[in-house]
Amino acid sequence: MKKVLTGLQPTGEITLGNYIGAIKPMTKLQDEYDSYLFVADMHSITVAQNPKELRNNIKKLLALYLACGIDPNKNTIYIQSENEYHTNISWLLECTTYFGELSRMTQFKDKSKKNANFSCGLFTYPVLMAADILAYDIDYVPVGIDQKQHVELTRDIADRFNKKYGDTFKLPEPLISESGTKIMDLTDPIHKMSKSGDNEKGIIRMLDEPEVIRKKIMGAVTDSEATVKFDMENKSGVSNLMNIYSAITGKTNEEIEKEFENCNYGEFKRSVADVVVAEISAIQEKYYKIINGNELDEILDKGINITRKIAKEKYEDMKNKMGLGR
Ligand code: ATP
Ligand code: LTN
Repeated sequence: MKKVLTGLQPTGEITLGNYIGAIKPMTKLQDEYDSYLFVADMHSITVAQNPKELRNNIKKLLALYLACGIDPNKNTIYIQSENEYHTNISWLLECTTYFGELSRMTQFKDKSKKNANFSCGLFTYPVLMAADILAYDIDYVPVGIDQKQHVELTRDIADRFNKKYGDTFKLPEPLISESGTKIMDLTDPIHKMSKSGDNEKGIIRMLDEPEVIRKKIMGAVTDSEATVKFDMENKSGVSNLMNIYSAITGKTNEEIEKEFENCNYGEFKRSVADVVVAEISAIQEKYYKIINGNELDEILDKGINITRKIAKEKYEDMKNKMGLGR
């Protein structure tokens, strides 16, 4: 059985963008693949985190995974920092990765601009991500388009290691959701909807109250043309709402254009709000049961036992091939 793996960072309350780009695809893939889903808490500390909030966000993210339809019987679910072999493997990979390669990563370039005192971890972030993937001989990595470059780097690192030390890693492929959907900020639709963003009006959070969600969608930026037509370049606001509608209903852009042919933007937005609220309300209902229950610990214990064993074996193999230790 082929393997898929992905992770999300507990950097804030997750958004509709995270759900559409990363979690929803996993709820489909889990039926066909041996699936691994983790919380990338080690990645989250590459930028400053408040410890209390971080711990809380980790738990919330795990509960949301389950509430969104991730089945613990079909997935190995775990917390990255509980498996020390990820960082062990990462160090070995760092020593086979070039400074120049990491300097070219667009996420690093963007995030390092935001804070002059950025951490070294922000720079080596993609190598830890490579370790997360390569430890388990993963075939496919479902991620949003913004993470594609990191998966490609992972392939380069793995290929170089294999050539230097002998066959060790499987080369993973990024799996970008069908339309390559990147959900944009509702009020600034040329920038992605990001969970660590602070423009709350443009971000739909998975735990927002239904009325708040409705208000945010009704207030989304559109244009003066008043036709529901997909054109990301010139009509980014409307196209973004179409992407959201499409991701939830499964309808194509052509079908959506036809459905709203004679409608104004107000009517279109109301329909988008209806489907989003229906989907998110069902998730929230499950979420509150899970967060107040005690099933998470058992799932995480099982996940860490499985993954630690696999990652340890890979680490020992790497160390051995590199001539480390006795
Ligand atoms: P941060 O604000 O901390 O950078 P983020 O919201 O960008 O967080 P990540 O934790 O970096 O989210 O990403 C989790 C997953 O969700 C990744 O696979 C990423 O590609 C996907 N993703 C994030 N934002 C969006 C979006 N707006 N549309 C589609 N997919 C997204
Ligand atoms: N960098 C990713 C989170 C992440 C990840 C991974 C995704 C860390 N390790 C391994 C896929 C595979 C992000 O910010 N979305």
